[in-house]
Amino acid sequence: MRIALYQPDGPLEFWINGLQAVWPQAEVALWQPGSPPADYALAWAPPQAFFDEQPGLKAVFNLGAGVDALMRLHIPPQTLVVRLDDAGMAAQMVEFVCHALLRHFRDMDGYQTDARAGRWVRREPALRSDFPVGVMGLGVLGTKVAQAVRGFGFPVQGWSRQPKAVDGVQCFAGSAQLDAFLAASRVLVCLLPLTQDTENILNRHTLSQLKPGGYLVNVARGAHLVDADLLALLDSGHLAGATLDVFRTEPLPPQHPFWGRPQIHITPHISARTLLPDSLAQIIAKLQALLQGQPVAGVVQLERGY
Ligand code: NDP
Ligand code: OXD
Repeated sequence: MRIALYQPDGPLEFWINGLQAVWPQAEVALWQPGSPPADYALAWAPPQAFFDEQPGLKAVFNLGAGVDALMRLHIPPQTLVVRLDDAGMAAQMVEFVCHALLRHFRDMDGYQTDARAGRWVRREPALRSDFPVGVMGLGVLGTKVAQAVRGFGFPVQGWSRQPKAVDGVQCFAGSAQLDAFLAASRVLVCLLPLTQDTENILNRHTLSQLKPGGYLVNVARGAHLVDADLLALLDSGHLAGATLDVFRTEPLPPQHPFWGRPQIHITPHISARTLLPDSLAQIIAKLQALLQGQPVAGVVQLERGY
């Protein structure tokens, strides 16, 4: 068995040693143009040549949850695309989103400004009932986030492609129910995959349907958001702020207008990192299952793009 690896700047030795420990007879090697074709691969955002030169790949394990970079490529029809499902990311996403929500809800930015100015000011407490949270995407990560937010006592609704039932979460599905979902939300959390259907979905039309004083948390992909529309809605006062972890261009260019906006909290795509030991263990378990002809979770449906 030959396993190819592609992850620029990735910890290649970690993956190679981990796989070799389980399959000592396997040839595990970094893929470069001209490398001999492999049976299986672990990859993050490879170039088209990676698939063109390996038409017999049985499966590629995406070294992340989002597969949008792979979906832009022509993948041989028999190659199974398997993504990380959770692998330690859900807990991180829960922490990140709840932190963003609570920082905004408790006006911690205001208290920080006051503290820096030496001001002792106690604000009126906000009501959770005035901060309904809408989670776009009720998948592996979105469901856990919605449940955690519910655990803090906020009203929560979720939106998915197919109808779902999640305890304590009012569920909406499909484009027909998007407006009702948005109108019921004040804080909007995006945990959608980036597909043809979801690109630019956070735009002036959708964001202006949030309740006044709306707040956006985008932890999915930068191309979900129309940057200029967010800025316009912040300027108009309809939106109160945003926490953005992902951007159309990463790193966010120094001249981008998001920098320096006090209502926008920026982080460098760290809301849920790929944890190496968890991810390696999940990939090994999935490859073992595939080798035994068993089904695995996280197989991407190419026709729907996630
Ligand atoms: P899943 O595939 O498990 O969940 C995707 C959810 O989005 C599903 O509920 C799906 O609906 C819904 N969805 C997809 N398309 C549509 C649509 N057109 N309309 C309505 N709902 C839709 O993904 P994960 O939860 O694992 O991850 C979500 C995304 O988070 C990833 O694709 C990735 O881009 C991003 N991510 C970001 C990270 C970061 O560090 N910033 C880290 C990890 C992930 P249905 O249930 O009906 O299929
Ligand atoms: C992912 C990511 O999709 O890191 O896993 O964004």
